[in-house]
Amino acid sequence: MEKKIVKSANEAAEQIIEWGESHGIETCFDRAQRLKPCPIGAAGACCKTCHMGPCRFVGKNAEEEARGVCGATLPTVASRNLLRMAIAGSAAHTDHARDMAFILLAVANGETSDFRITDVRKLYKVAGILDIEFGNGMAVNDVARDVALRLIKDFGRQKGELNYIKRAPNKTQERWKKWGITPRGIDREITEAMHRTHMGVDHAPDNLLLSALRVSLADGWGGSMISTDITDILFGTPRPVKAEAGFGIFKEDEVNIVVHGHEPSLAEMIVDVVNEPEMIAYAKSKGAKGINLGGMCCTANEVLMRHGIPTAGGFTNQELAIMTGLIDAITVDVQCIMPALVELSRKFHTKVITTSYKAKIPGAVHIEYDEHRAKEIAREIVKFAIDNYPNRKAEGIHINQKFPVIAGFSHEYIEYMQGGRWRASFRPLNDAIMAGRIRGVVGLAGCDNPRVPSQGLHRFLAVELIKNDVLILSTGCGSHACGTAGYLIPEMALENAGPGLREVCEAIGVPPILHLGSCVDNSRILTIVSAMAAEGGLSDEIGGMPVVGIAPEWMSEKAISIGCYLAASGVPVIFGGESPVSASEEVTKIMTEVWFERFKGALHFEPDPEKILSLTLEYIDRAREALKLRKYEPGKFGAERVLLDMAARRELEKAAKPHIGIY
Ligand code: MSK
Repeated sequence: MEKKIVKSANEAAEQIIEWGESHGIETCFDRAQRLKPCPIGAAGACCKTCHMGPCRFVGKNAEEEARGVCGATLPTVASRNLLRMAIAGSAAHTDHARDMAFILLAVANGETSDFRITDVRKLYKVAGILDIEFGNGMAVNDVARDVALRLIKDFGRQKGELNYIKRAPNKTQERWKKWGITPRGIDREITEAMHRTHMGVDHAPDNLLLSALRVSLADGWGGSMISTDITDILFGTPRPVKAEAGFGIFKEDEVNIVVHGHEPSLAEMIVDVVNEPEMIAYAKSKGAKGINLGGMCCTANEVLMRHGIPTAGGFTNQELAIMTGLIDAITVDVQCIMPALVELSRKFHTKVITTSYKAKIPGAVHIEYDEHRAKEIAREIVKFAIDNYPNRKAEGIHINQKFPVIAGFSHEYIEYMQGGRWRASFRPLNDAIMAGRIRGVVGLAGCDNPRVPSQGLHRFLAVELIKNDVLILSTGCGSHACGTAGYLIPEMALENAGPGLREVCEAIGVPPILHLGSCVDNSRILTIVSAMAAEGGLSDEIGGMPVVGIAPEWMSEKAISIGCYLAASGVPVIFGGESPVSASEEVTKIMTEVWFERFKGALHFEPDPEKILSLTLEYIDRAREALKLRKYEPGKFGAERVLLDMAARRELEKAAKPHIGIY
């Protein structure tokens, strides 16, 4: 009997895939089975930077000293390929950030009345970080203008360093200076790195890989951090919110609209518009009971953590959502959007709406977004979806399964939850790590991938890590993988966490997996680890902390940029799947051993999830040992500290002074 291939660890997804197969409908899961990756390109051994090639390092030409037509070696080619991935990833995040900065500027200049500054406190915090003076009753919009202009300068700066570099611990900054990777201006780093990868320029693998770190730092401490901050200023800094996750979020008797992609500003407008009484009345006039908004991928994360908008899931769930037959319109902005959606949507009644001039798909309806007319465009989209509701056909597989989730743990909230408004700090987390209650912290991030039982690696690692008393910070589609399994709730700590982590989660009332946000919000991990370093008692830099980053199912170039900026900042990172540089031992060694020596971070690729787990715990335990913390033993803790509940904290707050963060 032929062995059944499990395509997704998400039961409901598997059900939809099977339904599709029985109806002759193809998805990324089928295409992943049919299209085997090119083994030469997959290992980083194909050079196609000029038209003398592509030169393939295969067969007799597969040794490290083998040469392409120009004489480039395999390590040159492999490192150049990785650098190109990091550049593309950094460009994606930072271009998104640029758009956010221009929206902030438009708001400050009164060019759009559809958006406003929602979190003035965060605006002031960012202004403080940027050394902008804003006393004496300066108007909020004037502060916002100064902040926007100061951050916009980060894109075009030719010399000096990015504004946010100073948010990193001094020792971390010193390492960057020593190795010449402090990013100057975002666009300069991207252009220079592209130049280096052109035929006949940089041929030294180590130098190319340092460039990968620099261009990625311009993402992490530049674009992504800017985007996170501005999104918080404009739409609110997230706080825990209850919502739902799974294909069961769609409603049979309501107009279902999905927002998919990464940029939150149009999605924010759509959230407003679907609640307008006239729009609801219009939906009713077409026979629907109301309008139901759901999210997909990172646009989902943005509106999930700020408004509790339910999520249908991550990257590999996008086609499957359409196959429920319940989606009247899916509006997409940028990044991680499968062009296959359009062809698939023709089998149902779903309309795919592209909204960015940068991201069009042949056959899709295009309604171009312009932040100056944001609400008007959002109304046009919602009305378009409502008009499509009567076209809904019987086809599709309706799914009821959905899970509760608690999302929205911004770094500000994580700080707040450890001491309330006046005593907010990272002290309790550091203490819990020092005492051995919490063994370490893992950023569980990145995409889900149809080349493995999708979402399965995230779920396996999430459960095993919390069992081992490791606190998880989750972002991107990793959050969806956990959310659609019911893992993002406090009860998860009671049922699955080790004794120390469970105690901490119970005392604070939080899940052991903290949903931090979208892919750009991996910058929050940098902020959190910097805050831990500033708090004292652990490492005085990011490197050396019992902290690891994991992207077990990564597929996007943005993930490479994230992995590189975390590694350069001092976090060992482990990616799942085969290594995109496996063809070169030299390159692999630089990214693991050499980077660890220089930055205390590394970038590994490891397809076996059990080995990802053991390597993670090994890194954490080695860091604990180097910091001379007590040896981790489950259930045995160091010096007792009283973990305060909210009532006790409020009592303390009455007598305390406000804490002013420096990070
Ligand atoms: S959406 S980059 S599949 S995390 Fe941010 Fe998900 Fe990966 Fe896209």
